[in-house]
Amino acid sequence: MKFSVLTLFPDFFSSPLSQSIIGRAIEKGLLEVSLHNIRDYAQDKHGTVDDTPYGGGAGMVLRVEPVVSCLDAVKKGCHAESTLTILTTPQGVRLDQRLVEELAGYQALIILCGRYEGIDERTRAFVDMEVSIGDYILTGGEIAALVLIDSVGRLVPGVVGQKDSLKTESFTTGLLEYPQYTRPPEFRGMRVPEVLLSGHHQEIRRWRRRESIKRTLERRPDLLDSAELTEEDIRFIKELTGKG
Ligand code: 6GU
Repeated sequence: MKFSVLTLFPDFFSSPLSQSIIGRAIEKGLLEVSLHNIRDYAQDKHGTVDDTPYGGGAGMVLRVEPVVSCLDAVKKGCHAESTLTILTTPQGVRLDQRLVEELAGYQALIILCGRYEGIDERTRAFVDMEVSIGDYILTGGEIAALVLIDSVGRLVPGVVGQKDSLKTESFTTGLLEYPQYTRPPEFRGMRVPEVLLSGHHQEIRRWRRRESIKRTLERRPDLLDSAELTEEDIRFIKELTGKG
């Protein structure tokens, strides 16, 4: 899968994209990320990319011409079968795992990093979708672009191992993860639940499922509305809540 990122800060991406799972996936050629500096598309020799807002007010606005000529060049050089152009902005649709899965269906994503101070409104006509990563404000869209690359990239076959891909399913089925432990069996008086040391795989599965349900009920009851639940899960929830 191919990601093309349009940004004023291409150096921002070098460390995050060279580390860990995503770094390895890029090395292996499973993911490809190209970075495009919007400043290289400035229309004057001084490399001006922003200007004061019409109508007055504080801050600078990212000009439409360098952004759109950068977009044109990237789109022209992108020969994927399916491409989606995304603007990262707190005004966009909120990213969740459902949207992540939808985005993973494209062969190429072109991500235009929005700016805290603002972009010219006319830029919006040149993207397919606007995406926000949550209800808070970042100084720029670069971190949001990294969130998109990480969350979408890990769904590309081969990027993460079998075990981790099961975790995606567990979020998609709507439950939070059960508690995990490793050695030692006791730490400062806190013991690992006996069932996990028992070797009874059937009981361990049941315990984990129930812990997932308990945790979801306590922390994110909203997720239960769209969770995939078995009859036994529902009986257990009734037991815990004393209702249906
Ligand atoms: Cl995509 N950009 C900025 N600047 N802030 C955000 C965001 C994006 N998503 C949430 N907050």
